[in-house]
Amino acid sequence: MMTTIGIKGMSCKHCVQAVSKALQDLPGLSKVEINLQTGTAALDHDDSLDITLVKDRILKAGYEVV
Ligand SMILES: [Cu+2]
Repeated sequence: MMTTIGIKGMSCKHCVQAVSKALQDLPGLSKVEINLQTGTAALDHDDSLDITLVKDRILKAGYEVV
């Protein structure tokens, strides 16, 4: 399934990479597509993904989930 979340604070390609890296290897997450212009991340995942963990990782990377 696909879930789109908003991420605040991304300003360049480096930020996109940082967020991608923060989310990589999360259980249940198969693909992340980050759109810098809209400030969103499209997550392709299954039921085992814990969305709380996603938010936690993004926060720790220095960005805000909106
Ligand atoms: Cu940046």
